[in-house]
Amino acid sequence: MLDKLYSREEFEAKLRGKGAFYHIHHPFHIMMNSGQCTQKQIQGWVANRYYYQTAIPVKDANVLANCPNKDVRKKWVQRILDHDGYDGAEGGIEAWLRLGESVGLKREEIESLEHVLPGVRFAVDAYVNFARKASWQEAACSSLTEMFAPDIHQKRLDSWPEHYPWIDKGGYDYFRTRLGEARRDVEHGLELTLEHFNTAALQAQALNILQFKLDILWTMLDAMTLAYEYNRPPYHNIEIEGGNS
Ligand code: AHQ
Repeated sequence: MLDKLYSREEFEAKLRGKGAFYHIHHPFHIMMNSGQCTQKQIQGWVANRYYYQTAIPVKDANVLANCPNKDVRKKWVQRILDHDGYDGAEGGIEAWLRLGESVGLKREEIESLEHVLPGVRFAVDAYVNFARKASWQEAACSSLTEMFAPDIHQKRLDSWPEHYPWIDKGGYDYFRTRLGEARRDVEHGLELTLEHFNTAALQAQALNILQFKLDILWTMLDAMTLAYEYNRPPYHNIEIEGGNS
């Protein structure tokens, strides 16, 4: 069936309509935000999402590497600084490590990536590798899942303190900071996407790219569900002589 060319407003509405598939609706997130998670499950989520957080600046560096447009780079580079930190600002990765400590993890065990599940690693690596080989416009489009991110950060800030009083409030700095950063990032990413994807075929491609990124976020939580909710981490049923290595 031939793709339909949407007006700018219709195209933006179609992109925002993908929010129906955002991982805020994943059962693991619903469990987390309704206070049904154990400390172990929260720790598993934080330790696995650390791998995603550290991948974001690498992903964004690939966007910059593929982008010949100085004005776009000048704005996009802020995303790397937001995560890695810069003159005085600790950055999101450091804030995520503090979130980890506030849920009872040690910095070293988070940074060791020992808890990162294969399914999470594959999903995150797929995102970085996509940004490596896609055009910078396609990679910009894939970041638009953040259109829905302020809601999920706000939901955590609103629900976790009452559900998980054992979590030190300082750990929530990351979510608070992201509220503003995500909105600013989306303004830029959306402008670039509405501008570049301007034929029926390109608009269809943009919607597929956004679905690909939604799949990445959903798949990460599927891997965590198997491991931490159903207690079926990879190789859980394999007995090795002398105990599991
Ligand atoms: O903390 C998040 C973050 O820094 C980013 C960057 C952005 C991108 O470039 O793809 N996406 C993103 C997201 C972050 N947090 C996720 C969450 O659930 O806390 C949401 C995620 C996103 O919506 O893509």
